[in-house]
Amino acid sequence: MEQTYSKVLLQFGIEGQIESVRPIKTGHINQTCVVTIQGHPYTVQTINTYVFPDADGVMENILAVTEHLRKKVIARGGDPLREVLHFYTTAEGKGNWKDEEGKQWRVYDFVDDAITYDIADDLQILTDAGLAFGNFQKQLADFDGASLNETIVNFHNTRQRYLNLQAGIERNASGRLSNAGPEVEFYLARTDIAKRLVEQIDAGVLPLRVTHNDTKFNNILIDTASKKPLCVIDLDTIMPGLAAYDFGDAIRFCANSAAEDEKDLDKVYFCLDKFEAFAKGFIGGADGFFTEAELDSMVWGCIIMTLECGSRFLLDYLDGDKYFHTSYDDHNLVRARTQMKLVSDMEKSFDEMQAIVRKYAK
Ligand code: GN1
Ligand code: MG
Repeated sequence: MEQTYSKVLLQFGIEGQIESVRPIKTGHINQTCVVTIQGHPYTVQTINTYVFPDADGVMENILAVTEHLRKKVIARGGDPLREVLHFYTTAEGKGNWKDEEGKQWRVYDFVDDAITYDIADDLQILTDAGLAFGNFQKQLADFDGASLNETIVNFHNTRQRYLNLQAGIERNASGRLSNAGPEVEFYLARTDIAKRLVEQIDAGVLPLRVTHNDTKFNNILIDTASKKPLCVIDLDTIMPGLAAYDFGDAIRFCANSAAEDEKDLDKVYFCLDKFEAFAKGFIGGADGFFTEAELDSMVWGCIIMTLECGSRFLLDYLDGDKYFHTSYDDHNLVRARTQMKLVSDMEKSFDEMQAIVRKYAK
């Protein structure tokens, strides 16, 4: 494997003896390793081309967005080596390199002395993370969204996602539909809710912004010493989207009491205190950036992003686990169930959640 990494790194102009290789297992999509050469750690990743068939498009977006963000970091006197990802390019100036087997590789500097969290327990870190994800959108407000490639078509189009689910139910490719009766029923019963934000885009009520679209709490690097967010990572799905997508997807993940794949549903519940902590940063730090309609959409975003993610896990279960990495047979079904529990809890807390958004919007 070391030979492969040497060859890949050479394409990106990096030479030297490899000292260590350490796999990172957190993401559900790409394969990631940290490869160290002369004390310098590089993140070496293969892009999952089943998920991202247009690797060129993904990397064009990422190079343009990180360049834009780097200028902002420098302008505010921040550290451009730690506060924005730095990707290497090939001799042709591309951010990805395709090997003989068709694998698409990319390389960026690994940010040292930083951690990610899979479960959020510290409310102050949550508030800071909310601020950081909110700032991420704000910093991209003057970036031309029309120049971005649509790396996954209809990524957060929940109307389309639900049509995909319907088709998956009919296909029943894995033959596992009979194991998922209550889950299918739960998601289909919320078809109208799932469409709500897409309909508001169509009606011109909600503005499109440049959004991250995958704001899991472990997609933010936290400085180990200061415990402050350093840098937003996993930039594959930066595309035009709604503020409520980034808010909602973040809440889906970070206001969960347990892991996304906790099997014991008694341990899984929606934490209003975590919701409030994140909202305090994301909404409170926005300083009038969001429109009234956007503020009204935030709680819907939480429910709809959770429905979307859960229905995608369910669809992947029905399709035979083709999309998300899984570690055991029912993994995707287990994930679909945790999202159901969160949706049910959020439905019960809807009014309190709205009141919290309004509290910080002042
Ligand atoms: C995937 O790449 P990762 O693990 O951060 C997925 C997200 C889902 C998430 C669920 C490109 O995110 O959309 O919300 O899993 N990313 C893609 O954990 O599909
Ligand atoms: Mg990802």
